[in-house]
This record gives sequence, C-alpha cells and structure tokens, in this order.
Amino acid sequence: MKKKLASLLVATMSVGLLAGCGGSSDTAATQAPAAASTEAPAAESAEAATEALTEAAEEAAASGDVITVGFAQVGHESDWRTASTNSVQAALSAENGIDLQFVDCDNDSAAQLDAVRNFIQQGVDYIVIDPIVSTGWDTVLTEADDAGIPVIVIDRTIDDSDKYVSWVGSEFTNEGLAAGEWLKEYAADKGISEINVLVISGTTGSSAQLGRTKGFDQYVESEGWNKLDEQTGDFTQDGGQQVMESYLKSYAGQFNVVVCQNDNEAFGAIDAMDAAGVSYGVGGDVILISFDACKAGLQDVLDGKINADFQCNPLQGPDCLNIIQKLQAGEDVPKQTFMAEPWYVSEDNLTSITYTNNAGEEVTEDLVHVDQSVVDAAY
Ligand code: GZL
Repeated sequence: MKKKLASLLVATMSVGLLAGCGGSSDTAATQAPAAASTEAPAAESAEAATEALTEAAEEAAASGDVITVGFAQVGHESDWRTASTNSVQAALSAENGIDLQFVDCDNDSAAQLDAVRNFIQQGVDYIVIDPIVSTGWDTVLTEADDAGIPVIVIDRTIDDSDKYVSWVGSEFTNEGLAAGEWLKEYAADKGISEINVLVISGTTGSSAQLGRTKGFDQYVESEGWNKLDEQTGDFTQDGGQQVMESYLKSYAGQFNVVVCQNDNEAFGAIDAMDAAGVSYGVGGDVILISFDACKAGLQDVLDGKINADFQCNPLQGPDCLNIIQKLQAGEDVPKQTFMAEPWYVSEDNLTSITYTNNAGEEVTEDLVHVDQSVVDAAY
C-alpha cells in the first residue's frame, strides 16, 4: 500500500475515533450519534487530525493514491435505502481518501450485475454490493476474485457464493421471529384468540423478504394462525398501497392483522385503509406490524398507527470504511458482522419478548416504547 495512503487512512481512523461516529455494528441506528466523550480531545488535536486528513487527502488525490471503491446499491425504493446510501457515501468519502463510484441499480438485478462487471473492468480497488436478490452472484464474484478485487457485501446477503471478504447486515429471520413472538404475546395480553393475517412482503427473493417471511411463518404454523395471503409490495409505498387496496377488496372483514415488510409499504397500507374507512393500530380493528423503524415509521408508532416496528439498521457506512481500512493495513476482517437493532412498540403493555432465535438460542429482548425522543434520534 502506498505510504501516503497509509498516513491518510491512519488519520481517518484517528479522526473517526475522535468523532465517536455512530452507526457501527454495536450502535443501534436510532441512538443519537455517539457524543464526544467527557474527555473530549483538545480541540487543536481534533482539528490537527482533520487538517492532516485534508492535506493527506489532497496529496493522495494529486498523486493518484486514492482508493477507488465501486458501490452497487439496490436502488432508491425506501426511506431505509436513502439512509443506507447516505451512510455509505458519508463514510466512503474523498475526505477519507476514497473515490466512490456509486451506481443506483434501481431494483434491477441485471443492471446490478452489469455495474459490478463495469467496476471490474475499471480496475477499482474494492467493490461494495448491497445485493437486490440473494442468488445469481457466483459467476460475477468469481470474475472479481480472478481480478484480485475484494468484494464487501452490506445489508442483504448473497446466498450462492462466498467469494466476498466480509458481510455486514441484519439477521432477517430473527426480525420475522421477533415479530411473530411479539404478536403472539400481544394477542394473548389483549385477549385476541384468532389471528387472520395478511402479509405485504418485500422484494421477492431478497434475503430481507426471505428471512422475515421465514421467521414469521414459523409462528403462523406453530400458533395455528390463518395467513390469508402474502403478496409483494416490493418495499415501496405505492406497492404497499396497491396490495392493500387489493386485499381490502378480496378479504374485506376477514383479517385483523397486516404485516408490512418495511415502513414504506406500511405507509401505503395506511393510505389504503384510511380510504376504505378501516381502523388500524392501537385501538383499531387491524393490528399493523412493520419493519425498518425509520423516522417516519417510528412517528407512526408514536401516533398509534403502527403497533410494532422491528428495526433493520441501515447505517453500514462506518463498518464499510473500517473494513477497507483494515484490509489496506493487511489486517483480518470478520466474514460476517450483525448490526444492533431494537424492536419498537406503541404501547407499554409488553416490555420484552422471549423467543428462540434463528441460531436456536433462547433470547430475551427488551421492547422500546416509542416516545418523541426515540423518534427524534431515529435515522
Ligand atoms: C433490509 C433492506 C430492505 C429494507 C427496505 O435490510 O434491504 O430494503 O427493509 C429496503 O426498506 O428497501
């Protein structure tokens, strides 16, 4: 690795440590970015580190010693995706010695494979992928491997190849299991004996959709719930509204639970139920469950429109930068890192859930009762 680059990346790491940036794998996305510690470094040393960083970045850019990273992002379908893109772009920045080649693949798997092949042809230093779907990757990852370009995967998983150096994301099946356990305990507490549920799922074949469906379906089966239908809303608000409108025609009066596999689908489902005069949320005829826990989703939890929202943490940017810095320094990196993600509820009748997670461990996890401070701190 070029010497200038080493000083640049070390400066980055020192500035990162000084700033206590949030979003790492041990920081839940809704916590406010870590505040400077009480022993905040003297301003001059933080400024000195930033100055060194800027100078080193300028030198590196001038001498072409910048790390080039190709990022093939899913698209721009949701609030979650916007937060994900912002997190990566903020971390893989020129200030941190990186030239980020960003491609929004617009939820098109073929375009995403093309983007990765273009990165290979460009000879970038690293490739970051958030895979739209979890299969069809081994051929192009083999091409990247043959070209000697390390691949980092974030968020969703690649399930048909292990030719990548590291993955940072969520345990999606646990998200579905947690939602199932919460619904089981919530229904028992509210004296609801019959569950007739409709599911608006995410992008078909994405690991987020596969995992959330797999986890929740374990409860459908074990609890004998009646799952009337599952159709994809493609993680979009329009998709959620269209599917909900169809459900309101096909299953009028037959359902008392709607599960949306992300907040944007829930926003669409809410619009459809409002238009149809169907009540939902706290005190409503329909229990509404969502995933992601973005700021607007948690506002709906606070307002009693969404009963429970299972967070999926989008802030993988700092982890991405850290992985690249370690690889540049010749250090090992973990093959997989799971993000910290809390579960949010609108009422305080339940304070925790206990369930068997996807690893077969019995876990007890607190439920966060949403107040304005939680919404304010959300991504
Ligand atoms: C999950 C992520 C999903 C979100 C959606 O990790 O890939 O895609 O749940 C987003 O909001 O569109």
